[in-house]
Amino acid sequence: KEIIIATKNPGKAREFKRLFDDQEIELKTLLDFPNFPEIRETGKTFQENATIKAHAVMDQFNLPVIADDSGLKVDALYGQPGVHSARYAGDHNDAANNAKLLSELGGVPLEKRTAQFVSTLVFANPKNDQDLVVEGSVNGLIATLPQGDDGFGYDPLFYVPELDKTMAQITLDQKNQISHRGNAIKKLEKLWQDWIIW
Ligand code: ITT
Repeated sequence: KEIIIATKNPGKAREFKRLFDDQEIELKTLLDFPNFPEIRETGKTFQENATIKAHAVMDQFNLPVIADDSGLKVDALYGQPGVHSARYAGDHNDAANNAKLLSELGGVPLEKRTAQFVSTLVFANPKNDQDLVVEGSVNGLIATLPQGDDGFGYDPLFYVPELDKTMAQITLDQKNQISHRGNAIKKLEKLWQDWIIW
């Protein structure tokens, strides 16, 4: 039995592989298919974009597919970068995105730098008429300086007050326990085996 995770993002791929390590399922990602064409994410919501990705990949492989569309919502920026998180500063460049976020928040005090990571997962399967959709989130604060080397994307700036650490200062397993994606995957794990028609 095989499931494809419709992501080219190595950070996401690592988190999925760690959480979804059920021995009887072979998990692949788009990193295993480097020639898979770019998917245009034209949706206005995480769910629309995750649906676009899941179905583009399912149509190609005729296999069950999970897509994650995720991002960072910053309250002081009225929810931005949101669905534009990957390309906030232009190209998909984590360092440039983090620099832009810090500059947009220049002068905003820490207590007003509240933010949320959100992950919407869409599970599509050729034999199921309807997709399975779940969402996970985690609250934090945008730090004034990046800290930590683990994770990806905005993790060095996403400070979790309960841990007194950023998402880039904790292990992959710790991140999976508390993160938006970890929370969404845990919801999916409770549902998908009863839903899927093999
Ligand atoms: P795929 O579409 O191939 O999955 P992507 O990185 O383009 O990869 P998204 O369109 O969902 O995926 O963009 C999500 C962006 O949000 C991601 O590139 C990061 O900038 C940010 N992000 C999402 N989850 C994150 C996390 O766990 N840690 C840090 N940043 C995250």
